[in-house]
Amino acid sequence: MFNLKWKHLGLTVVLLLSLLLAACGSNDEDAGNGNDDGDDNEVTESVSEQLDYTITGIEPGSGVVGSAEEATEVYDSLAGWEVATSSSGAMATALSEAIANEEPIIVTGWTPHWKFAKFDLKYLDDPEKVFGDEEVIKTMVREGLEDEKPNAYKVLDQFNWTAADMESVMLEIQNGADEAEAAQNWIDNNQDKVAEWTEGVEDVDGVKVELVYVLWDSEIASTNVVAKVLESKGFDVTITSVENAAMWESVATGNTDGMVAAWLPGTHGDLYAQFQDDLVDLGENLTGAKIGLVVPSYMDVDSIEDLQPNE
Ligand code: PBE
Repeated sequence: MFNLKWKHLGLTVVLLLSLLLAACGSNDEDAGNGNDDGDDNEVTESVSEQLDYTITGIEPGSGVVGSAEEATEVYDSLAGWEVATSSSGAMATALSEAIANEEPIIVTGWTPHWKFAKFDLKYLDDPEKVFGDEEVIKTMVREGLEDEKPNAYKVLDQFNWTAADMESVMLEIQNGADEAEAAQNWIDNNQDKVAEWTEGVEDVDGVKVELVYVLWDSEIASTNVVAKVLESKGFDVTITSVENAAMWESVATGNTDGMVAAWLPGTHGDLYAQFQDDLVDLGENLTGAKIGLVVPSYMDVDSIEDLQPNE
């Protein structure tokens, strides 16, 4: 009995020791040679696998979603990946949750956006330039607006601000302010800029103006600000949110008066090509914009080429 007990203890110690050694050994191996040891544990699972080869997108029809889909064709590293579309709000929630749990996530992102002020993020390098370079945001209005509503045309033509301006409105909305209220606060604090946009603009009495936009955080900010400035000159302004292609079409067909949400040359390049003959291009209202794939800085991935295909 006594002997048997000691024998068991001896065996247990040997077993424990060998388990311990095996565990150390397999960790060393994982660190050293990556995926090829057949071990299916957490350490060997690549970021791409953890993400289930999925990019968290935004609204279908958005330029950045189109570019992300194109990237899955262009880059071997993204072969077999999916772009899951939803909404800008759902993307932001998924990003916040991933960051709270220090999990990996890749989103279709853009600048200006409040997320860069709230989180530590980086764009993945895009050596093939599928997401283009620097973008500008332009204002487009319908044909005939200049003759029919010259004062509205003038405000829209003179509207321009900086990425920092737009981001401050976005951030206030993200922090809980009502959209119209955040727009009004920005206007109250930036009377010099607003004076430039309204220079030479006469007051009107309830002339109707309809602006169209998409529920992207950046365009929620700009469209609300422009609407408030038009209202301050006496216009009766309606802002209507639609899907991207419908936004372009409604201005081109003259159903609505204008929009301040044309991302060019890349993001909305196809839509611009399709509708440009029927639009009046009022030029840039913001420079230094950008789109791309965005990840939390803690992720050990710097380029789209660092990802792995879904094979
Ligand atoms: N965005 C914001 C839009 C343009 C404005 C980058 C999400 C898009 O991808 O179409």
